[in-house]
Amino acid sequence: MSSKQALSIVALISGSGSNLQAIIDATANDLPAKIAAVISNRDDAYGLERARTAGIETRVLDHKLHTSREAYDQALIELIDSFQPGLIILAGFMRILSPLFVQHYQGRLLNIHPSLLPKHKGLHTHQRALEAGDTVHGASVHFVTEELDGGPVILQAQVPVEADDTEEALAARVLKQEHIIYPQVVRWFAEGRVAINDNQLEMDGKPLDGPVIIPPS
Ligand code: NHR
Ligand code: GAR
Repeated sequence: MSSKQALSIVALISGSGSNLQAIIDATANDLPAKIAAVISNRDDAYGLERARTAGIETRVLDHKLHTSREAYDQALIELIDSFQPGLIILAGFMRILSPLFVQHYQGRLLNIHPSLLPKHKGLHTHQRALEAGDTVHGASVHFVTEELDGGPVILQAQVPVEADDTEEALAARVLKQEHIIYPQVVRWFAEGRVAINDNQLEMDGKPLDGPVIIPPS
């Protein structure tokens, strides 16, 4: 038996939850973490079904039932804190979070974003990569800060953009890499290898001034 308590995680989703599934699968193998709850802002998110199948608690907190972003975020904080997680992961969560929320979870809030940040912050990243004529695209795992998609990037996976690419084909190529890099970063966090200290990203106790990059295979 391990002397250390496994890391407890709360995951926030809005949709399919394939990144959530990748992390569920990793915890079923040897990732030293346990998902305490999955919370969605939409009751029709397929990821809720994935969580139930894995025996994980689910909650729906509908943003449309709250009068302001701050009121929603306050309710979300109370719900998340009832599970006492050590890490909160955004896994296709589609609501911008207010400074109130982000500050509450400073240093223990991760997001996966489907672009090579700082390129293509925000939404519709695959379409924008195609329109920009990018030859390389990808995904990034970062700590969340108040600046949307602006927090320090830990790990990126690059994929090639093909000459005849469609948005759908490119998105699928990127998503496949997301399923590798998100569990990897959660593992680094669970093992205490990656952290933020005084706004500085650290890997194995040393400053990390740019992301670890996985080039196209
Ligand atoms: N919040 C903060 N403060 N910082 C970040 O880096 C965040 C965040 C909340 C979510 C994920 C993000 C992404 O990876 C994320 C990062 C939603 C939107 C958005 O415009 C933008 C970026 C991200 C998530 N959402 C609309 C809104 O008004 C709603 C869109 C919809 O419901 O479809 O919140 O891309
Ligand atoms: C993923 O590509 C993720 O990077 C992206 O949405 C998809 C969710 O897929 N996230 C955002 O765009 C956040 N604004 P999933 O629900 O199957 O994990």
